[in-house]
Amino acid sequence: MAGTPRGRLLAIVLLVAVVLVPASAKDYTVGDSSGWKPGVDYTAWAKGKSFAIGDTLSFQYSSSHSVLEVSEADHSTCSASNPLRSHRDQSTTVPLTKPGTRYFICGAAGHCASGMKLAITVSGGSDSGSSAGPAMRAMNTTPAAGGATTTADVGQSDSSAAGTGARLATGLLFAAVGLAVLMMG
Ligand SMILES: [Cu+2]
Repeated sequence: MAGTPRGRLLAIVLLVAVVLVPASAKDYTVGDSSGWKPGVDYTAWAKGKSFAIGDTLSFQYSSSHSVLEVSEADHSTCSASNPLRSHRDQSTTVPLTKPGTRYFICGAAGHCASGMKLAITVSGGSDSGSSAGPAMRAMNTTPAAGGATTTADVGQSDSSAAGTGARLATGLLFAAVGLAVLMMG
């Protein structure tokens, strides 16, 4: 296909778009329009949301508040004396980089007890409901072609689809960049 330079450029752009779109992450504004302040039920806010690696939390608050990331114990007791990280810039973005539960409270006296506490759980796999999912899964099964295809292989390919997808995306991205460099040179 794509014999002309213009055609090849288009192909590269499409390829890069396909690679990048599934990686697009959600940014959650904590408390939505209420932001980060006392009197908001952040447990209710977090309920029903599925946080994934690559998503971000955005805390919006006035100068009388802060965002402290704390341990589970300090979260439950509203202890602000030993934060893992603390932020006071009134607009704090927290990237969710790994699976697990993360705990946040406000450091101002009494505010955590007034509801300024948040616990969110980041799920392990990437929740890609995009069109790239089935394609990557299909490509993932091809290395088994030479050997005996067992049901175990199929099950494994499904559970490791996210990791394979990430590697595939990286490979495609390098291929696209390489092509672009070749064309420009
Ligand atoms: Cu506060």
